[in-house]
Amino acid sequence: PFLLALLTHPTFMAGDCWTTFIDDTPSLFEMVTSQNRAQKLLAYLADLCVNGSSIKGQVGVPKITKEADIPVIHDINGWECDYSEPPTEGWRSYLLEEGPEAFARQIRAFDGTLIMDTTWRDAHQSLLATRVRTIDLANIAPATAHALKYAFALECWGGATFDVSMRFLHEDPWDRLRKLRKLVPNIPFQMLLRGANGVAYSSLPDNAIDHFVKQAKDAGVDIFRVFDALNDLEQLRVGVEAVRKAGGVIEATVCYSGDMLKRGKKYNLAYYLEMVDKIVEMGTHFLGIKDMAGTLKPSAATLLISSIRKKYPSLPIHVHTHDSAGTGVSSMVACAKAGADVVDCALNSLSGLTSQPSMSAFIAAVDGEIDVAIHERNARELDSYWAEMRLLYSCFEADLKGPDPEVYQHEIPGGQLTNLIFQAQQVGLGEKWLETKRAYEEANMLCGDIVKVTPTSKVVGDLAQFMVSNKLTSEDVNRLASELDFPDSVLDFFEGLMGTPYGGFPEPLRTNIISGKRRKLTKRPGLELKPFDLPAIREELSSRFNKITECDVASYNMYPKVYEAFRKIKEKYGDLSVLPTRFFLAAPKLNEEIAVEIEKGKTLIIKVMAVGDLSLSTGTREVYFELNGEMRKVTVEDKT
Ligand code: 3PY
Ligand code: ZN
Repeated sequence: PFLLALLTHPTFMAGDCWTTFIDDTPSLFEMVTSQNRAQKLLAYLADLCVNGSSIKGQVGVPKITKEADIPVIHDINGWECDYSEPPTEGWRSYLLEEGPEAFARQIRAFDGTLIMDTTWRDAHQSLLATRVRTIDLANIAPATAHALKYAFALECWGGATFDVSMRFLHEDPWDRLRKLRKLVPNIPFQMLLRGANGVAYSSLPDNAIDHFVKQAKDAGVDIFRVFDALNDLEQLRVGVEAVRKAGGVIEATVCYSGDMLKRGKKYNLAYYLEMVDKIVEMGTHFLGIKDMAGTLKPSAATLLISSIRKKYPSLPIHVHTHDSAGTGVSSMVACAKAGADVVDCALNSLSGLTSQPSMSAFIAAVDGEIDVAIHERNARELDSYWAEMRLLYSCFEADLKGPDPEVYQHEIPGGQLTNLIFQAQQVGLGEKWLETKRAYEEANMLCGDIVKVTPTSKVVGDLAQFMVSNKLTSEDVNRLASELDFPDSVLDFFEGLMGTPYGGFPEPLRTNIISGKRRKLTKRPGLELKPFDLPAIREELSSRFNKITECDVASYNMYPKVYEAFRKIKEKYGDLSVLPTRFFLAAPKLNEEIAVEIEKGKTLIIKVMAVGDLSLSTGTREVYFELNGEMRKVTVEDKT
């Protein structure tokens, strides 16, 4: 490419070339960089043309064939908002000026119930396998900054988005965060942190959590919802203290499990109130209540929130739910009426089913009674974009037909419910799905009726699938425990790598499952794990990859193998996040124009002109492109 840049440079072509021409013409190097980037993108597109999409979980192609329209947002006076500058109004400026304590007091003092929009994280995690890409978030970010300017926060990071963006979307989660932060400076950003597990599936050394949280805070996260998947307070504390050290807003969270109104439930009102006492003692800015499966019925919501409110009048309460059973709006209305300060909703096209309840429905349900600080018209305006996104990403959709009120029995969290249905559909066995639900209930009881949310929900899900595929009953598992080859996640759980369940591990099952295979941890895992040598990790990564930052170190700490694979793909194809999603997921038509903005003001215009015949000797094909008017050819191995 350097030679090409030199040969096509106007000065060189004019023959007006002096000996230091190369040194004196830095634009040559820029041209080379652009051409390298272009060539790498062509390599990705060529592979897509010959071999189709390799994105895991994709069934079919996007259902829309044009770029989504960016909606016009109207301000309170009916004027069209100007997106050239982000608005300054919003809760974030107060947070930045006054700090987390004052911010929490200010939110508590608000006379109404605020909304956190989960569209950018949990909603697409729950409905679209977390596959929404940075470009589609960035495109709607300026409109969102106006439409939702008085939202409590946008949940936009953490949870599964971290892993999925590197593993399946081949993009850098930190890059997403920084881009969105720039576009939305006025609304607080919230992330989901799995306590001592960070954004991974089991515990890391404490110093890795501290390091990760600091990078997240510096890159733009304001509020950290910290939970532990077993409600293990020692595990929770690791995340809470990391956020405190980084200067973030702490939302220490209680995971709500099952239906507390059912008689004889292990997780009842007394259990939750005791947990809240301990969280308050630990010191938090907000209390999170995380109803990950959507089993918090309206009557339970009223009892739980009003009991906490009575005991702690000045504690700001933020409630999260999933609409799996179809009762999400009524539960959030009940929470708002009982004194919750913030509830979670998603924009309409990404709401309902296993996602959060609809924002417009919630606003309508409290209309005239509770101020929510978001204009219902703005939620609808913004939603027209997400209606198109739902079609664009339909190839990741599980074919959910309606609510599943059986969730009160099986207690499967929203995101996992979609995932398990999708897996059952993919193997073409609807009836296996019903079996899996039953097995999930049994697997939960085998584990000791635990709180189920990532990563413990994966343990129960893996055990359930293991039981179904090996045709095992609970009795079989108990009887054969020391002989069976359990999934790794199950061994991790019984070893104690995810903390300790409330009431302890079931015995003798624990001893039998791990006998000869694993240790039995008696303390929280972080106390036994050796701290990471962060400077050494940085040095090691720098010797293998270009431009290593502390964020890369944090990514590697969470997911070493995923990070390495991501960097290899990046070396091969460059920054794929700039490619419009239609052309990331499906080959363009011949002659179709693809505009790719590789950086601000630098756009590549690409057309696929032809795909050549298969060469039987090499097993490859030539793909011919027009790149900014010039012909290019890429040779690709045909793997089909
Ligand atoms: C996650 O940890 O990813 C979750 O969404 C848990 O609800
Ligand atoms: Zn959730």
